[in-house]
Amino acid sequence: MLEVQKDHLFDVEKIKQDFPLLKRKVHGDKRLVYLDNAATSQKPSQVISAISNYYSAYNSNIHRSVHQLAEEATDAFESTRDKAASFINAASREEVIFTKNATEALNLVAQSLSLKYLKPDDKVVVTEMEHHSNFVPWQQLTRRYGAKLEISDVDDEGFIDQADLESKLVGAKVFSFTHMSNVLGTINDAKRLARLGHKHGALVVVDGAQSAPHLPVDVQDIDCDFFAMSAHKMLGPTGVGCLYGKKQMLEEMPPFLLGGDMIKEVHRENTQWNDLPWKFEAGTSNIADVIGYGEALDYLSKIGMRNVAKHEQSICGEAMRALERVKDVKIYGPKDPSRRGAVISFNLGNVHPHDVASILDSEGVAIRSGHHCAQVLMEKLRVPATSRASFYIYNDAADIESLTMALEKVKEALY
Ligand code: 7TS
Repeated sequence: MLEVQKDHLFDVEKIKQDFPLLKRKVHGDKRLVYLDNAATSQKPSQVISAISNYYSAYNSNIHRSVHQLAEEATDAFESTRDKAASFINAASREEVIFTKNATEALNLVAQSLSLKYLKPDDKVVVTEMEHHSNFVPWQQLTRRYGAKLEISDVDDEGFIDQADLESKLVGAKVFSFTHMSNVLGTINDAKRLARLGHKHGALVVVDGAQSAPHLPVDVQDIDCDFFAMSAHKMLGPTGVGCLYGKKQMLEEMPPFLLGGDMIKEVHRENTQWNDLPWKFEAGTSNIADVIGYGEALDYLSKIGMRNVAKHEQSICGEAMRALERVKDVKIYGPKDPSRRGAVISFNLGNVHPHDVASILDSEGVAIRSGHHCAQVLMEKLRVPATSRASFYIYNDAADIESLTMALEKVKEALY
């Protein structure tokens, strides 16, 4: 079991021991080098056991029955909400809503705002570096309501163009941006951007799918109105996401998903919504995985998110330097590792990224290639796809060496 002291970097070797999957071999006897963490992270045995223990010891529906199993399940489920609220420093547990993933959290905001808040001719601002999950909902919504979508420019180094953003924010009703790019690794200064959005009277939505797993997040300090994250990218299971929303906003917003658990009273002619946060959690929740997510939050909290960020900054710098030494590698995004997360998109000469990823895979190195669900950004970069290596708490210098050695194999095979 992991032992971490406050403000000390952790022992990666010890961390690896908690992740059963990292012990497996691929393609015969190749050591698995897992560098696809921006897509999903691996899970420690603490998370896996918590899920299995729920099913074998106290499987029951929540918020309904009074029997012992139901109370145990409800308590475990709701305790994850407390952990999530404290993880992002929400002012209260009522501000944390469980969803299926970050995508659903962002759609919840967009759909719900459209029911009451957005009117024709309103303006929504996003950026060129958005994942489709924070782009398509706003694009479709603005089209449907006759509102306007403005897309803020990204400069050559992968930062938001400030002058362009300021001009587009004038009169905006909503400003939704990613805290950390899943392609460029750019870390956006969420606090400053939120202040800018509010200065122009916009509601501020932060897509934290890539930041929450890797950086300390304080939603009160950022002062955003909404913040979305996915459990599976932060050591938790798939099928769970969180939406943070300021209480006043959540109280004013109507739910868009209707059914059981989200109501207080239903009569023939009308329905009264449940209190927050349950008002937005219609139907039976993903109980087991929310409980598993609680363990993931405990695990990360125990390491300390400052330590996670420090480790990744050092890994990112080391990986960028190593990749730069590989001839013909072009890295996208900020050059300064302190201004980016450990997500490194690159291309190798004219080799197609899928070929790079396939050969790397045959060497045991798992990366992602493709457009990374950010096609607007790909158009901006004028490339159809990139290769992407993304790192987490269990990655180390040996993994970087495996990556660069495998890239030399790509050259041997395809140059
Ligand atoms: N926002 C960002 C910035 C993301 O990187 C992702 C997933 C999402 C939203 C959506 O998360 P989901 O859990 O709802 O699917 N990004 C990626 C990726 O980069 N590769 O695979 C999934």
